[in-house]
Amino acid sequence: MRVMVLGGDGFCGWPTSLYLSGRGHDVLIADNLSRRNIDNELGCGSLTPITPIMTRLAVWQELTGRQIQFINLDVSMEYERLLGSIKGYAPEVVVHFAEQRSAPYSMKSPRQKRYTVANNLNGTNNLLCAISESGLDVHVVHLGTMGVYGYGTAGIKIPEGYLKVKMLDGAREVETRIMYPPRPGSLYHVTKCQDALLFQYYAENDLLRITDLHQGIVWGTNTAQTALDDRLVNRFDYDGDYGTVLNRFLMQAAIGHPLTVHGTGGQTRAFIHIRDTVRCIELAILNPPEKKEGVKIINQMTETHRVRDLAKIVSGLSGASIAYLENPRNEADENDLSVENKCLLDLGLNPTTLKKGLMEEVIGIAKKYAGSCDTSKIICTSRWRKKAAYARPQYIHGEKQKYV
Ligand code: NAD
Ligand code: USQ
Repeated sequence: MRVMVLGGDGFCGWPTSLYLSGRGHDVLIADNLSRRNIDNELGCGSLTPITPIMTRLAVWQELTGRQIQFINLDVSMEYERLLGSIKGYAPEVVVHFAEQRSAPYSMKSPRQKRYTVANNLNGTNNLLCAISESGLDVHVVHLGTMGVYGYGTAGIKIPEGYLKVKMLDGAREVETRIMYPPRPGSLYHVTKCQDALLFQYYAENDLLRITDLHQGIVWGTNTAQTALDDRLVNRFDYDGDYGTVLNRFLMQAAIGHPLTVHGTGGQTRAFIHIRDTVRCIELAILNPPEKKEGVKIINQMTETHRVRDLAKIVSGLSGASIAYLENPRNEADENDLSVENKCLLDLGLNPTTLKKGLMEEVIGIAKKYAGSCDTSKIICTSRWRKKAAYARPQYIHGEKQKYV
């Protein structure tokens, strides 16, 4: 298939582009390299030394003979170029990763709040509008988030996007199907909820075929393809804005830093390994919805874990101590999470669960590049509310400690 990957230079997009290319699909990456610029803005980069995009592509071609094309394009700002490239390349599928994806970054200050909303919503609307305008039948596969469901304890297994409900009109009951009520926990998550409305609208009005993958937290670094050569290595974010919880813990363990649990660590989240992410995306590409089916929503996660349990597992593997920090976010102290993920399992996904071997592999990568770690960037300094305290350790293994 001809696949256009928006955001193909990023943490999920790069390994997906290589995986799809390796599987025989023709791939065109469109990315404005904004994530690399945000590294400069934050004064902190990937722990793994990522090479420039043109080097990455040349190495891939040298090793496999497969060519991946690249255009530097801002999906949210350059509508005419986006439309031109869709008409010119005529993709059968567009995989849409091109959004600002960090919740803490989206809460940092008015500038980042406004950037996240403008970038993500204009990008998604531009893409859908351009596909409609092109007249081509292009399947959009979007990377959404489990976070659209919110993290209150739902009391039910979270279904894949839609809820069957009974409405009461006096004594009369009417059954219907509605989108699961959105409950965003950050401005970044707000954009994903609003994306969902855009998808619903364009699927109904313009009959676009759209799959929205509600993905959990991605962990791990390399896939078989990015591990082929050091110059293809995937990015590894560990800082307080972009580093996600499990990869952060694994990196912290590797460098002997206390594991930074927010609050009680009672938050339960959904997880998926990067190797499963790339497989799921191909499964979604190969199984598009029908034109009038509406948006196909799939929960892209393989297991759920409580943050403090993850910390204990990583501590058990590595001997790292655990620091319980004041939580910089506005989130429930404890939540349960039970999620339906039948769609991908039925399509043939064989999940990579959080096995000791893989966790050690990530620790191995973190140890190899430990010298690049700037420990001053580890603690999360973004905060959800003005008066909320910055993350500061309260106690480590029961004892109050001062953290510098
Ligand atoms: P990332 O920041 O590493 O990659 C995003 C890529 O998109 C970057 O290369 C960036 O330069 C590009 N981009 C951003 N705005 C753009 C624009 N306007 N025009 C062109 N390119 C643009 O993020 P990621 O971790 O690879 O996440 C990709 C997608 O998957 C995001 O939409 C995110 O919400 C979703 N997701 C990620 C995770 C995770 O744990 N990483 C979990 C669930 C969902
Ligand atoms: N947390 C800690 N310690 C840390 C970092 C995080 O306790 O050092 C806690 C957070 O407070 C939160 C949980 O771990 O309760 C998850 O945080 P995270 O940064 O790993 O993940 P999150 O902010 O939810 O965002 C990430 C991706 C985002 C994606 C989302 C999927 O950055 O793009 O949409 O995971 S999900 O969480 O399922 O919504």
